[in-house]
Amino acid sequence: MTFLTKTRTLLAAAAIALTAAGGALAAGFELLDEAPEDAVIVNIDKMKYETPEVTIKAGEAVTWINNEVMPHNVHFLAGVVTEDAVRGEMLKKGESWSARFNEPGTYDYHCTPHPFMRGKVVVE
Ligand SMILES: [Cu+2]
Repeated sequence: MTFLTKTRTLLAAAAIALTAAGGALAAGFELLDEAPEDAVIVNIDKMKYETPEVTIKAGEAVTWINNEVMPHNVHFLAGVVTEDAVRGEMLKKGESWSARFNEPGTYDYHCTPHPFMRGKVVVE
């Protein structure tokens, strides 16, 4: 299965994530209802983000994909990307969640039920 095909199968899950976040989002951060083809991928497996630090340019997107049965999510604390916390819905195996970062900065996140799972997006 190509990445693009897989991505298309995940649109429904991403749409749920968009709804779940709710509230007003800062212009610098956008939840995406589909994974852009050129997004930087962060795979989740074996209780960790496989590339815990990724560096992107402003305007680029990151897609997290859970590759194991244990559900995980992506959770930014209040004040990191918006005034409110952004807590992605729990991803089942094969599901993804995508966001675009338009403002330079360092954005730390963790997994809600597994706070020892940590990662960061560095936006240049
Ligand atoms: Cu987790």
